[in-house]
Amino acid sequence: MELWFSEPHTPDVKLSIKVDRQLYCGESEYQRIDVFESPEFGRILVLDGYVMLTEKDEFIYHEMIVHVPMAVHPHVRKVLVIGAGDGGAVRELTKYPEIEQIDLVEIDEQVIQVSMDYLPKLSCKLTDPRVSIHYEDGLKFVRSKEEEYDLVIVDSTDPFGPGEGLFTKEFYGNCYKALKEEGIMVNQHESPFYAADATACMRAHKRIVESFPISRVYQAHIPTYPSGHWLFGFASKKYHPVHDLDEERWMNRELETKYYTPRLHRGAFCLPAYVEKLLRKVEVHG
Ligand code: AG3
Repeated sequence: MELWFSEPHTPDVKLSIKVDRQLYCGESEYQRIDVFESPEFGRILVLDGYVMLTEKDEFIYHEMIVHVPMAVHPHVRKVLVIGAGDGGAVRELTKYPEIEQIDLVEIDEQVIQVSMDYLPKLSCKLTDPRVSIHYEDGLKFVRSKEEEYDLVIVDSTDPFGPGEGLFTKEFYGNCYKALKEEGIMVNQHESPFYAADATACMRAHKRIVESFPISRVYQAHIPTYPSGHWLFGFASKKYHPVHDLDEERWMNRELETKYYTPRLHRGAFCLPAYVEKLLRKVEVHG
């Protein structure tokens, strides 16, 4: 007998992954949580039927969401991470000794528990003494923050369900306010490829452009996400993501990465023509 997990990427396309067994299945106050074991991708975390990560390709997403802003901002001390209860972004952040405090805001306590129980490769640094976990809605958490953080990482789900509020104008405005004068916000920005995702992508970009003086988009190849082509947003008060990249400073840290390099960093901001066009459409009116 064969067991397959499938995620519909559009009404006419789905991605199927063969699984050996289901390790966990539960319903939290916010969503359904599943963990599968698969021969090709290792363990897979699924929320409400959508793949959040697999052990095999999560390094791409987590390295790109963390090392890109860290290689630009010269002195990050305090970081706010929203979502990301799996711990992948926190694991990458803890590689930087100069980071003094990481506030992780995850709405769903059960996601953190499941990650601690089933995804130790992701959650291994959630117990780092610099990490404080807040079980709260990120949208509410940032409302009261003013000039506190050097970096805000928005590692949300897709723009529906519990993550919906993390794609609103109000939220981006509050992230701007929560950041110090030289602060940077990075967010997962959906895929430009399928029509529904592209619309979400444009909507998010428009709102970020309206909220930050510098707003650029960069890309990565993530095999298990819809279309495999994924975007991230880089929004900033002062630093330009490419002109202010200090390659040498980052190389001197001698951090071990499997995807990120400063050379790739530069290239990741060069987008395909159709994506540039998509983003330009909303920039003009922004
Ligand atoms: N958060 C973004 C996942 C989006 C995937 N979408 C989908 N499969 N339809 C990932 C969280 C990892 N820390």
